[in-house]
Amino acid sequence: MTTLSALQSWVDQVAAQTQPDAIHWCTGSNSEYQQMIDKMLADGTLTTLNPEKYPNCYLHRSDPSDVARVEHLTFVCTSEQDDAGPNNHWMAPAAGHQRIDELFDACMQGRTMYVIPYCMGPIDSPYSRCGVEITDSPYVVVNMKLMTRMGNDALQRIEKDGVFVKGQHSTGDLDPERRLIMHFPDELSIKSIGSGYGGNALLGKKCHALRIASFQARQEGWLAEHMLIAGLESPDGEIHYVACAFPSACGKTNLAMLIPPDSLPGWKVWTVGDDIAWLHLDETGQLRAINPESGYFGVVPGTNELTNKNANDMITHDAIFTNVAVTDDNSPWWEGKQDGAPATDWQGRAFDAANGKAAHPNSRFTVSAKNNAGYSTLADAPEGVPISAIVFGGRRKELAPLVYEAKSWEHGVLIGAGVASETTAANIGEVGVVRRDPMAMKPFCGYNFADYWSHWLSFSERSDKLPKVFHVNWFRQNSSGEFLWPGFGENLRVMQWIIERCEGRVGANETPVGYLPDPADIDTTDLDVSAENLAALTSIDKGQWQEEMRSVGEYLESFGERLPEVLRRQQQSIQAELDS
Ligand code: OXD
Ligand code: MN
Repeated sequence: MTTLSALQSWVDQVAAQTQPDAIHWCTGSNSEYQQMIDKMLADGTLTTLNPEKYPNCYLHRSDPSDVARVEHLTFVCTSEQDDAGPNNHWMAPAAGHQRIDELFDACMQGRTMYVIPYCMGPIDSPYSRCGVEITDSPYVVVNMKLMTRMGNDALQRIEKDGVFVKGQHSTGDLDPERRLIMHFPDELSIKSIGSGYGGNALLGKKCHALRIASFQARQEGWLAEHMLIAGLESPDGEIHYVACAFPSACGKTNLAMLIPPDSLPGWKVWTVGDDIAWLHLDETGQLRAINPESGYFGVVPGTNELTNKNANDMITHDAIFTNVAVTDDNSPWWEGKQDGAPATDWQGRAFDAANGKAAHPNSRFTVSAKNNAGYSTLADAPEGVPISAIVFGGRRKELAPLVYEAKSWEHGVLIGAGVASETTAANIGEVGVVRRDPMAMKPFCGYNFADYWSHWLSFSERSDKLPKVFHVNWFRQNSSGEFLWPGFGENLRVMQWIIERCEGRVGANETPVGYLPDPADIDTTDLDVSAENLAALTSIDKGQWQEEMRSVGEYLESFGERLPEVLRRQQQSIQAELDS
């Protein structure tokens, strides 16, 4: 129940269409969370994991066809196709509504409809935006409770603001043929049916905080980005905040929660966010970031004491696991876990290596950010944190050096636009294929990339204090397929160089593609990286880059007339320099 008539009438209208047996307005209380858990334990949606080793942890096994995002079934419905751009699947709004509404008709019969008011960002931040998700899935309710600020406080803010994003979700019958994720940016609304998977069903996350918010952000003069936000504290107590955009499953959570190696004493890393950043210019021209989320929906495989101790610790209690394997003593298990062995695979079958991995490669944990020992005290600050550097990155075996710096904001936008990475199991589709993933937003930008780049470029007209822009690549390999850089905690060494550059305390080598570190300026104390590897990591192969810039140029031109001229000129001048 609400005093906001626009909200009440929308809830009534969705109820009339979907015909639930009951309607539950979520308050966000802990007892409500427990009630939902109990209900799912009773009907088998969840099972309890080992209560001694993993207190209050539960396992959800999804339908085996429903384990990842579905880009091919995700649409942006703008009146003009060009506004959605070649980067999105498009349908006209009326056709989109008609197609999905047929699936929603009477789909909640026999089910309860949950109304979840939520606030993306600190409740009292002017940068936050609210939404309401209607769903028939108690799994969505508990995940939203862990991931967002949801319930009564959010409802109060919505009633005050009068504006909210409408998200209508049903798991439908989980038939992939009857699965669709639709966005109507002009109406600030989302409709999603046929999937219970996080990125398709927790509508606050990718659908609202990225696709709809990126559209809203362009109109309102800010940025909604697929970025982690981390505070890097040096031994003298200075904290620099960085915002880093890497494609899905490329280590954002690991970097956001990094534990410095023993050889870098006194350093600390504070997590503000691990997946999404909303960036605003303040009145002084400083770029500031908030994390719209308040929990993590992270990839489980590979998580352990060495790769991500904070994450490994935070998922030992009060967590929901989706599609992991279990051991004989009913503990969760995944590839990369240091103890135990899988007895049952993610589909609940006796584990047999012939069936593939024990945990699904895109198996996930959901936990509240409060579980993270490194959660920044500023994550709740209404004014957000000041950003010193923007860092793009991708998973590239070849070509991209360990780190390089853009020569200007405009060059930084070109670097972001040219990001490419291997596809991962976070989306249903082929894995390991290199594709362009500008600003790591390929699956998430709610409008034409060409307009999005123009929007990025416009920031330099509004501020002369913009952060420096960098590109990193932790994934370079030699010809035998061995990684050249150890990654994980050691990545702090690269972040140190980035901070030194922001502070103007270290030089760099100028190349046509950007400023690269002198190998001597990367701190390699106690690090087992050969001089030869370090040289390869801090240099460019001219021939490969000529080819890369040509391919970036072709990609940019595929956006036709809307491509900003400034970006075209950036690409052309680098190309010319490489060719000369
Ligand atoms: C995610 C993703 O779940 O990017 O964060 O797919
Ligand atoms: Mn993500």
